[in-house]
Amino acid sequence: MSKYKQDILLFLLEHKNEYLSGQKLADHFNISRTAIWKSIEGLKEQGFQFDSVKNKGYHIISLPNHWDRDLLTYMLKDSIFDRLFVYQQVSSTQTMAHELRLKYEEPLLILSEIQTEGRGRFKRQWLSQPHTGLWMSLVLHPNISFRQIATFNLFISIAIAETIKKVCHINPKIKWPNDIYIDDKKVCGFLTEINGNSDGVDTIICGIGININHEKNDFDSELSKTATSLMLECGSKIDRYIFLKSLIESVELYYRMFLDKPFSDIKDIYKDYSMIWDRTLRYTEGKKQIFGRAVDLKDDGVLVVLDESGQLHQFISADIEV
Ligand code: BTX
Repeated sequence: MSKYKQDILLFLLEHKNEYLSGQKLADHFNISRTAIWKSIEGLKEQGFQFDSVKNKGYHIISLPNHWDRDLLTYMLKDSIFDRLFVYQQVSSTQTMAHELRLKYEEPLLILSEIQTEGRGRFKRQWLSQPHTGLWMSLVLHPNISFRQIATFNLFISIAIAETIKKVCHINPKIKWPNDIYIDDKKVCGFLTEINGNSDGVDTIICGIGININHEKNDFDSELSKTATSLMLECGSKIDRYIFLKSLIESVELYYRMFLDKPFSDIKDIYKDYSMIWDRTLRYTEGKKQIFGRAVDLKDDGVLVVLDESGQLHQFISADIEV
């Protein structure tokens, strides 16, 4: 995108409640009306839709259906993510993040419309079709000890749950340690990978996958029993840009809290969102498998589960079947 086209887009977005005439835009940017017209045509090809009224001018009426780098740059300009990488298709944003973190020292946001090899924990597949979801990885440099990282997922899961509640007006639940559910169906999974050195954790790469506008038949027959989307649950299409902006604000807020405060400060909020209390569920960690009820979440993120014979078990990370 040419510099003018990007500047004109940002100007139109900043004045999105008014019509701006070609002449006004030309005067503002000190270029010809033809150059303005060409830029608007370019933006239309990029997926932006305009209402243009004679003697009044242009007015943006809808945004592209795909992830547009310029629009994302504008929307996230105040965020801590200094560099955005927006792809049409990658194998996995996590894999890209691991490569990009070697080149850039600042916080990165990597997002793709399609992932051909989206992955969950233990290399499980993560379904990532185009135009429906949010598949992204965040690269952060926390400068913390290895012990501190244990609670990162707990903070991030509240950030995601609060965004869903705020934008979609529904009540999500957190499934410890790394999923968000709505009515016992998975709407989001996230994955935290780290790189460290002798001083502690140098890089966090947090991959977040959220099903936003999936129809029921976007999931195969197996997944449709366990997965859902925000649109299916709240009954109307969600603007992915608005959702992403709100999510990034929430992630930043909870990331700062993670750096500054102990988990005990927000444990009650976490417990209120949690879906595993008062239920007997199957817990699997490595070769260990038990049926039990979660009875405590310690301040260091360890989950305590009481099995059916009355024995207590501690989990750092486990698969829980609902
Ligand atoms: P997980 O291992 O807890 O969940 C993976 C399991 O979830 C799969 O085995 C399957 O049963 C189910 N599943 C697969 N796709 C979906 C889906 N779209 N919706 C609901 N359930 C599904 C959770 O791992 C962590 C997932 C992180 C995904 C993000 S996307 C951006 C980033 N890039 C990347 O490759 N992974 C992360």
